Amino acid sequence: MNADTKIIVGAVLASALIIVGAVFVLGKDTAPKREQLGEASMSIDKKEADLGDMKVTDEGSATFTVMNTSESILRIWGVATSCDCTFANVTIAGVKTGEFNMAMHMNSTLKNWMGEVPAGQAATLEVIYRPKVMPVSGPVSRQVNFSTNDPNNSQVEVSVKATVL
Ligand SMILES: [Cu+2]
Repeated sequence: MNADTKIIVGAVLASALIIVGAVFVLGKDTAPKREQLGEASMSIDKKEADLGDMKVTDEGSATFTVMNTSESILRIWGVATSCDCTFANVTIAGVKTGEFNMAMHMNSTLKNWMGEVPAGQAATLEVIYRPKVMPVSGPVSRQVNFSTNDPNNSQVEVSVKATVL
């Protein structure tokens, strides 16, 4: 191999190493390990809410109550919405989170947020729909998903519907 070939081979190897490293770091699973979170049980007051007729400039919101029906800590994480125009926040013991959105649009603090609901207490999930973020007209349905340490509700989806005039 002459000097030029060595440089090219070196550059290719270095690039490959960077790519492998990036895939390893970015692909690292930061999701909590379920077996370390204990088990709780929860109930939710409803899974769907109707925001009714809205103008594009209106903001609609609905509140869902997640009750910890167990004697252990209910954990809630992975809150994400189905669409850019849909936001959510969670209030536990009077403390409200920032606004959750689609996973790809959230900062790591929101993405990695995990809430702990003490035994017998409730968390409030507020879902906010802002049609002007992504103007549409007609009937719409938007979802919010979250994970919990209730084995029977490991993934929960709630939805809001509205008619944009
Ligand atoms: Cu949208």
